[in-house]
Amino acid sequence: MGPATGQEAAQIGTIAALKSTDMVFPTYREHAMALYRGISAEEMMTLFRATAHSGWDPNAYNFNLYAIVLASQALHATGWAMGIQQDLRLDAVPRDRAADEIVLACLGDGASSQGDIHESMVFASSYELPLLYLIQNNHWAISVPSRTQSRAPLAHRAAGYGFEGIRVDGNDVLASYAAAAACADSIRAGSGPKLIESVTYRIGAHTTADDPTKYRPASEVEEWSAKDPWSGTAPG
Ligand SMILES: Cc1ncc(C[n+]2csc(CCOP(=O)(O)OP(=O)(O)O)c2C)c(N)n1
Ligand SMILES: [Mg+2]
Repeated sequence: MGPATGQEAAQIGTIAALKSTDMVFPTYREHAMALYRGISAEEMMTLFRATAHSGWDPNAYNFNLYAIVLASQALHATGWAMGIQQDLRLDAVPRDRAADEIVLACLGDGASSQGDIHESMVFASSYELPLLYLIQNNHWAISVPSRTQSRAPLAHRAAGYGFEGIRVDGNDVLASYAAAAACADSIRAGSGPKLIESVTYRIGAHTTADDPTKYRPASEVEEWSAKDPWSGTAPG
């Protein structure tokens, strides 16, 4: 299991700005978002222990199952958003869905290098889909630092696809809320997709099977711990 420590503000600020009817396509680290949507820790563990096929019922929470295959969830999100668009076009929005629904696709800095993200963003842009991408740039993809994966800010990627990308301090819950609310409003108004790069830090190990002391300096963890949204002491 991958701890979300340090990323709580990025996750809560974003999901609090959405409506409960907006479908979320998470990775495997969105525990704060899952809890916010009402998925209990016990229910979450059924997924990790594989005791109940695939965990919770996505439709009960408008929160899809965790995706372990990096970036696969972005294609699922794209398909879901295309479905919303088709339902509206045919004036056939299912009774249990909202007409102004938007979709949130979560991904990590490492996953942004996957080809599936390219395909997802091409289709989202071409079809002007109601889709918000949230890249939680927690600085690491297991042992590979994000600076190795991208020489430019990840937010800049969006411009290449023809939509807006913004960068936000992911350790600031109010800034995260404001960024997501502004993006959600404009997507609901028909802008097409948006991208938020939420700059944060993975305080813990990649997973419970990982030892991050093998590849990253303690000084870096100390520096970011001071900015931790729960326990940090650094201003702003
Ligand atoms: C398609 C695919 N390739 C490789 C992996 C192995 N893998 C699991 S997590 C991970 C790093 C992902 O990093 P990032 O996207 O930054 O997310 P983070 O774990 O930092 O939240 C890798 C390479 C995988 N799960 N799926
Ligand atoms: Mg990462």
